[in-house]
Amino acid sequence: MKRLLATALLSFVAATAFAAGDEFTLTIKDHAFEPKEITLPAGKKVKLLVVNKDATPAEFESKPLGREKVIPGKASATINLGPLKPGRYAFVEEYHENEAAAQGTIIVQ
Ligand SMILES: [Cu+2]
Repeated sequence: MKRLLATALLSFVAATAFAAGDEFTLTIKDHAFEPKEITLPAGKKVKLLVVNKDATPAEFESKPLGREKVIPGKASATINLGPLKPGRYAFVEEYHENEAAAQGTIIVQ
């Protein structure tokens, strides 16, 4: 029984490690994206973790990807994407979309 539990725990750890490889992080600080360009793999499901380090809410929006998500201040949100086709997909922080720092690109390849 103990051995069975250990095996189950091991496979859980392995599954978690695999999932972590498909998660990408985008940070918002002072209404600016870091990085401004992020590369994601084509043809597979990925998670985009958007971390808002500002005290005020931010809105991640990508019209070409059909995604829009409000992230409260000092919080983060996960956006599920894919499988995506190769290409370039623009995104903005909608509350500051006219500022260059609040505009970014997802490159899928
Ligand atoms: Cu919007």
